[in-house]
Amino acid sequence: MKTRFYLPVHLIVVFQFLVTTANCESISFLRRHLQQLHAAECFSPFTQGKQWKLTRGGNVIMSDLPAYFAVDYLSAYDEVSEDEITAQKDLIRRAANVTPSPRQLAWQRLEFIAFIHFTVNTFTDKEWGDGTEDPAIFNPTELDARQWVKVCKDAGMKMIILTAKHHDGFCLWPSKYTDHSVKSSPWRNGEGDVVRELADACREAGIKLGLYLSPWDRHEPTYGDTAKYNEFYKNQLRELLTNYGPIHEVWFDGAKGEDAKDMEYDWLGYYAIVRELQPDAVIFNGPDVRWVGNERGYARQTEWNVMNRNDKPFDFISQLQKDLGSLEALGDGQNLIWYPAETDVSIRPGWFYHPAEDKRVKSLKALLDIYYSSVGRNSVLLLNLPPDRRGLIRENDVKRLQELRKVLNATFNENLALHAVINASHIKGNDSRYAGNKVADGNENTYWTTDDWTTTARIEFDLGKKCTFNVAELAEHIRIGQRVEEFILEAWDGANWKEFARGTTIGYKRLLRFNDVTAERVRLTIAKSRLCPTISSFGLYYAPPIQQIISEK
Ligand code: FUL
Repeated sequence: MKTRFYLPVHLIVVFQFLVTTANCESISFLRRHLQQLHAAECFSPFTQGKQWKLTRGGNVIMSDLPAYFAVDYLSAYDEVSEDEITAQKDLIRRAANVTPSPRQLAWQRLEFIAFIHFTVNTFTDKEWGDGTEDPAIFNPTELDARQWVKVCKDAGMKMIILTAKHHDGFCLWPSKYTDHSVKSSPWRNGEGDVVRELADACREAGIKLGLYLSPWDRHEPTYGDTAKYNEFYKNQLRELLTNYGPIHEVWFDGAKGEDAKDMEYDWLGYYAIVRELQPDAVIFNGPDVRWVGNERGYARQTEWNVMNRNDKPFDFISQLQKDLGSLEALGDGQNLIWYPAETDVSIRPGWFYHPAEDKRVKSLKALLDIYYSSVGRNSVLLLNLPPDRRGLIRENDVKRLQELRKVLNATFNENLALHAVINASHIKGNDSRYAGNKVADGNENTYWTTDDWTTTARIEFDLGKKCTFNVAELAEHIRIGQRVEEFILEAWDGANWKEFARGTTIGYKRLLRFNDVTAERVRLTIAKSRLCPTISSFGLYYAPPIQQIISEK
């Protein structure tokens, strides 16, 4: 009855709209809109005696229109054409299927790695040496690479990247191609080799080694002569990648001072040498790993691994940009690559050791924030620990790292969702290999997924008893791509589902912290994903108060 009575009014609106905005697009739009109006029982305002003011030539859409009608009109305008939908689905399918190389995957699994900045700057109290430093000043009194390795390993770090040569040009190994190195220093009577000592200590301890070799060299006289310096640099790269066993990351620094001579680096030539001599090494600032875009220790809240690169040999993407991976940012997606972020930050204000910064070691809280915002945001954390003039990582830095490890161990000690009873709204092909319980079976190689184009889904966890938690951990099965765009976590409070956390991307790992929640049932809603979500693990943890952990013996 209602419909029959009010339909003519609605048709007048339609007619009026056609008169004022007649074109083909608006006709099909109106057809769709009319269907929406019928479907959505949105005629009730008329029954409340509201009148339409139909002023010919005026703005029919807005004239005395209840707000929710106007909103419907606007969203109808936003509909995309069939062609656009097809193109977007094609982009989504391609983006969802970009995968990491085995070396990228192995690197991502390291999660937490160390940077060691050490050179003549340690003795001159500078951040950037100018290349005129006398090698005689390099004389650490107690250098012990085993101490560095032990500190890093105890902190849970899986690789150490050493500045074999920083911008000042001083080499920590006795390079054949320059005398500006440890061989001209009094340290170990000119017989020492820091790279060798670290490589040996890493091998003994089963921790990986990476090397930083600054392209910008303020000492080397050939710098500025493009052909000659590129040859010199490549020779050094070959030395480092041949003589020290397996190297797992090569760190190319793009930094160059304003006063630097003109010099065109042969990036493609450098990358080719790494691939040839150390095929398992990832190249930072090259084809494998990108800089996160800041040196504060924070990845983006929405951190994608899939992006559309440009065709430059360096600077593949604009690293500072806020949005690198949304569908809009992918553009035509003709050059999609897997390009994960590394988050580099120092435990102190500077990259090198400065006595004045002994009291400025980052607080435990700051380090935890950094950990959750880097490792917990789909990135690898590269934390710098600068050895002092003795050649040792300073006691207070060591203490802070021990505290960090203690807190992380206490937090991730027990996954309360492990072996929970799980119910998933959708399962790919109803195949038990992709069932919901794969997210809590403790096996990162198994995963829950849905059929293609089922882009929203829900999974419910029955923890078996009331548990209190304040940290959640999620992981996608990135081996086959990164898909999740939005997710929500809710707990059952006995009467309702209450949201306690939400996020956008997940990727390799997503950590979320929130106030204590006590519940027996929890659910994860994938609100938006590309193609279909894949979740390989889900964890709920309880992080005790920091002070309590630290004071425990
Ligand atoms: C920058 C360098 O200029 C700094 O000295 C430091 O090595 C940092 C990790 O990269 O580009």
